[in-house]
This record gives sequence, structure tokens and C-alpha cells, in this order.
Amino acid sequence: MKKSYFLLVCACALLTGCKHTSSSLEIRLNQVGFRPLQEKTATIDVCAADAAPCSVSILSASGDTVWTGTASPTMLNPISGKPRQLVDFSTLTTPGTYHLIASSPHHLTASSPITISPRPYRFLTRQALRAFYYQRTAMPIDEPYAEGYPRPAGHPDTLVLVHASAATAERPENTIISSSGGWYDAGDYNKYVVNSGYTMGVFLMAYEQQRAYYDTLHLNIPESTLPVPDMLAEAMYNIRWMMTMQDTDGGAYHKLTEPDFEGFIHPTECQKPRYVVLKTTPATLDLAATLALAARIYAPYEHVYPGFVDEATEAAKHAYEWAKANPAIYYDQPAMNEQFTPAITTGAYDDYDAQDEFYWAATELYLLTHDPVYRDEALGYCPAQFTPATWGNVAELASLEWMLHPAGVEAFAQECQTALLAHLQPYIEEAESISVHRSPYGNRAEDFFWGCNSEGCCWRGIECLYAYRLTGNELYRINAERCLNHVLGQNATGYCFVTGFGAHSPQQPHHRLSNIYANGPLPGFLIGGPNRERQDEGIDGVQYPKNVSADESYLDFRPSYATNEVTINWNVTLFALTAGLDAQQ
Ligand code: G3I
Ligand code: 9MR
Repeated sequence: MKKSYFLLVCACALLTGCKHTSSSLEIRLNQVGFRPLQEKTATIDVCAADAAPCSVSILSASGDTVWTGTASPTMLNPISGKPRQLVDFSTLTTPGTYHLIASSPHHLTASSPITISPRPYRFLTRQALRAFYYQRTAMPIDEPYAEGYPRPAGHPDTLVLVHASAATAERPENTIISSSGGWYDAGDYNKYVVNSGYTMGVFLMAYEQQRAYYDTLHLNIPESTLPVPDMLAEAMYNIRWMMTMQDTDGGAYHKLTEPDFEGFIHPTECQKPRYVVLKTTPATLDLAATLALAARIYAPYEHVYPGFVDEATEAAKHAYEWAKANPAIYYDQPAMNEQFTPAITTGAYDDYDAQDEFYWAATELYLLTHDPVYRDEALGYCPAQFTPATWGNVAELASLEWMLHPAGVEAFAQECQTALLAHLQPYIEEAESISVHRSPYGNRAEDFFWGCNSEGCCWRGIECLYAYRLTGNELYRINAERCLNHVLGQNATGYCFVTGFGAHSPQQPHHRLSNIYANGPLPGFLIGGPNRERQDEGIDGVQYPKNVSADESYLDFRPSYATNEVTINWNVTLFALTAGLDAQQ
């Protein structure tokens, strides 16, 4: 740390009239980086609601003052009521590394490093994609691909038992099948078709939007020598597994799982039996949609994956037909456990409405086959209510596909676009009015729930990117960047919620694989984030501060699975947002 800057920071500890220590936590900003012409703001903690606007200086690495200005009048965080000021330093455009100093009569605070560079999100995108490689089951993670995090193979899944709930005449209970490969879902060691399907949808749709960008993104994975984009090679590892989850009748098993969660042990130490359980309508339709989309995306790579397009096409159609014949088989784990043994107590990904999955599957099958029967069925399944996409409601994925492929259904596609823009409008207005983080996300207590960094913040940024692509309105791209700023540090906790990035990032994610490394956590993983429901409170020592506000209900504590876990469906939204922004350059 430069001596002059160090002395300045030390002065903070002496001058502060508040309880605050002079830590960079008191200035909240994107801890990864800004493009030169990007909007740049920081949020400053102040002592009282009537605090006068702070004076702000920005120092270069050599300690020179390169920017001065004044913060906004004090605003109150709409959730916690805490006093904050905003400073806009967008006129600083020269690439470099800086620190922001905020001063008031009794308060002096220094920020964490501020980076301005031409492509601040490219490395983050790479690492967020490499996180999927680290999640691979059934193969060793070896150097040079491991990049400091090697491990032996875990869970070959070549001896998987058919659970009683999934038994058929052809595959009776305890039939042994192989269902090898694919990604671990999250911090646990199981594999779930519903979440995997949503993840593959966002993954491959992101690729379709920016083929040229992703085609040049080298991930240093074992398949990097193949004549196929690394990103598609990585996805294929999971798609191949998903195909093994389809029974001979076309239905898809809901998940592959041990009966109850393994402890925080090395994957090679796991001894529990693994089962495929109950075929469900949502899982089967998610498989149908995934394979139909994949058949379209991988068509140019038949020479790398001979026969895949035809195989995926037939499997998708078979799955859709099974779902039409079994339209309402849902995963009710407690009910299943009353009927069958062994009891299964791992993640449920339960969903009691398959209309959205029918909508998505029929849409993808139409885009693949151009068979008007699928189109007409898809439009009939479109729900009246607009709902942001998540693993349990994939309708928006279908609507986005129609917006991007409107041929023959222009009026319907326009209706979808109108609904998307109407959905975004109030949040964009909040960014400019009540937000102390200049963000269209995180201004309401309801914004903070399990996985909200992804399903809330990153996904809203992705929605803004789609709106930008569809309308060309810069405001949407700016708000997509604001969502990323929020995840990367301009938020109530002051955390940069991606492991290995930023000056203050999670160190103890609820992630069994990270736990096996002395140099952990594994980098590039998006953390779930603050969760006002706090479902893990009281379990394994999880204790939140008394009266903690919704936007601060986060613990960087390994047992906190409700705020500090990682998952494949969260990471896909991270790279879809960072790549979507990076590709604009
Ligand atoms: O979406 C609603 C929101 O509108 C509402 O304001 C909020 C508060 O009531 O709830 C939100 O729903 C939450 C939902 O996550 C959001 O996707 C539910 O409360 C919450 O229970 C649900 O948690 C899920 C969790 O499993 C428990 O079922 C997470 O989505 C899901 O990511 C997580 O998945 C687990 C797997 O089961 C096992 N592997 C790890 C993985 C991640 O923790
Ligand atoms: O590790 C499990 C995590 O992946 C799940 O999201 C979470 C909720 O289903 O459960 C975690 O497992 C915990 C279990 O629920 C309670 N006992 C401790 C387990 C490890 O934290």
C-alpha cells in the first residue's frame, strides 16, 4: 500500500467520529472493475441522516489526486433505514487502479481498490464458466486444467440403483443402471434434472446470443483441443448425463441422489448408495426442452459429436410424448417417502405446475423441427402471468425464445416483449429514485431470498440485456451493469459475491468441493446471497445478528446453506450477465 495512502487510511481510524472503523466496507462499489465509459458510482456509509454531503477524492496508485467531487445528500436505505450517500465518478475514464476517499468533518473513509480497464469482465466470465469444470463428477480434475485445484474423480455413478418410486416392469426396484457424468448440482454431491434443465437452457441460450464471443473464450479444459467452442464442450459433459436420466419409456428420473446428504467429506470417501428416483413431468419436459435446444445449437458440430443431433432430437420428442401421457406427475418427497423406501431427504426442486415446462419444451421442439403442431401447442401453454425465470418456472425462457425468433408469430412475440419491458420498468425507476446503490435490484425486502444473487439480481440484469438487444435502448444496458455492480460489491453487505474476486469475497462457501482444498474456496462461484427467510437458522451453529435487515441476512459461514451455497443454476446467470456485458465492447 502506497505510504501516503497508508497514512491517509490510518488517519481514518483517528478521525472517525462514528463507531465506524475506517474499512473499505464503508464504501460499497463494484470490486472487480469498470469499463472506461461505464457509469461509475459508489455508496458511502455516513453517520447520521442529516450528514452533510461528503467530499470525495480519488487517488491513483501513485497517490496523486485524479478526481474530486461531492457525494449526494444523505439517503436512507429503503430496507434498513441506514443513512447512505451516493457519489457518481463516471467522469473518471482513464484505465488504472485507484482508491476513493470520502471525508466529512468527523469521518474519513477509504475504499477498496477501484479498477478501470477495457475488458473488466472477461476473466470473471472465464472463471465463472470454469466453475462448471470443477463441478464435474466421475472424472479426475487434473493439471494443467485444474489450475491449482486438482482432485481425483468423484462419484462414477456406474452402479446406480432404481429406487422403488421409479420401478417399472423393465427396470424393477434395485435394477442397476449407469448414469455417469454431469455436474454436481451445488454444494452437495447430487444431480437434479430440473435444475440441470433450467441451467442448460440459460447456458445454451446465452451461447446462441453471443456465439462469436464465446467461440473465442478459451477455458483450458481437457476438450480444449477439440474443434468445438470450449463452452459447448463443457455443456456436453452435462447434456450426456442428462440423456442417461431418461427411462426406456421416455420419462426422466427427477434426480440422482444418495438417500440423505453426505457430510462435508471428500467425494472419494462417499460410501452411500445412489439412486434414480421417481419420473416426473417437470423433469421430463425440462429434458425435452434441453435436448431440443441442444440439437439446434450443436448442429454445426456433427463432426465432433456424430449422431448427437439425431439422438437428442428423438429423445426430446420421446420425452415430450411421455409428458403428454403423464401430464401431472410431480415430485412430492414427503408423500414419496410415505410410500417407498429408502426415504430420500436431499434437495427436492419440487414444482407442482408443469404448464411452464410444457410451454418451454413445445417452444424448443418447434424451433428445432418447425412442426407447427409444437408451435400451436406452445402458444396455448403460454401463461397469462409474467414470471421471472427460475428452475421452478421456465416460461420466461420460452417467451425470450419467441422474442428472439418471432418469424410467423410477430404479434405474440411483441406481446412477450411488452410484458418484459413492463416488468422491468418499476425496478429501473427505483434505481434512479430510492436506491442507495443506484441499482434496479435490492431496494425491497422481498428481493432477498434463497439464491437471490442469481434468481433475483443477475437474472434481472440478463432481462435488461435482452431488453437492450430487442430495443437498442441504452438504459437497459446501463441497468444490466448496475445489477452486476450490486453483485460485485455495491450492496448492503459490502461483499463481492463471487469467490476469488474482489477485496472482500466469501471465504467459507457451503460447498463440499471447496472444502477439500487448503487453498480454497474454488474460484468463480456465485454465492446465493442474503436471504430474509433464513431457513438454516439454528442448524450447525448458524446464527444471524438480532434484528438483521433482509439485505444484510447473509453469513460467510460454511454451514449457512440458505445464504452461502453455490449452484450451477446460479453460476450460469453470472456468466450470462458478465459475458453479455463484455461482449458489448
Ligand atoms: O421466489 C420466492 C420469492 O418470491 C419469495 O419472496 C421468497 C420468500 O418467501 O421465496 C422465494 O422462493 C424461494 C425459492 O428458493 C426461490 O427459488 C423459497 O422460499 C425457497 O425455499 C427456495 O429454496 C430452494 C432450496 O433448494 C430449498 O428448496 C432454492 O431455490 C434452491 O436453489 C435450493 O436448491 C438446493 C438443492 O435443493 C440441493 N442442492 C443445493 C441447492 C442450492 O441450495
Ligand atoms: O448441503 C446441503 C445443501 O446442498 C442443501 O441446499 C441444504 C438444504 O437442502 O441442505 C444441506 O445439507 C444440510 C442438511 O440440510 C442439514 N444437515 C446439515 C447438512 C449439511 O449442511
